[in-house]
Amino acid sequence: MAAGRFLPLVCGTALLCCAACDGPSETVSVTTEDYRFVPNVLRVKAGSPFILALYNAGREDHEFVSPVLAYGTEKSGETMTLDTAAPGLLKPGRSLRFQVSAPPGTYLYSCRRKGHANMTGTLIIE
Ligand SMILES: [Cu+2]
Repeated sequence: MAAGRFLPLVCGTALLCCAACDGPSETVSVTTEDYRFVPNVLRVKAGSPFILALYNAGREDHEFVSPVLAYGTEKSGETMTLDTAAPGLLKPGRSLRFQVSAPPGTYLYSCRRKGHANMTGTLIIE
């Protein structure tokens, strides 16, 4: 019983260690659906890089277009390089991972596909 109670404390300490050693300590996930981002509001702590994990769970192509990608490097295992004309393009079932190290701020994200104008979200680094 006592061990169970201490486990969260140990995990919390491990996360702090990772932040201190300059590795990404947090993964934030965004799923695209037909036709929305889940979630459409993300909050991330400033000061340490994080992994932005994108996944297209929809049946259509979607995009994750955001100024925050200017601070990201693609970490996906796929060899496709970042397409500057359509950064964050996600085919159905495809995932992309970026390591992001961005200054505090509010970064909008959206999908620019025709008819997907309602697909928007906000990433807040605070
Ligand atoms: Cu879309």
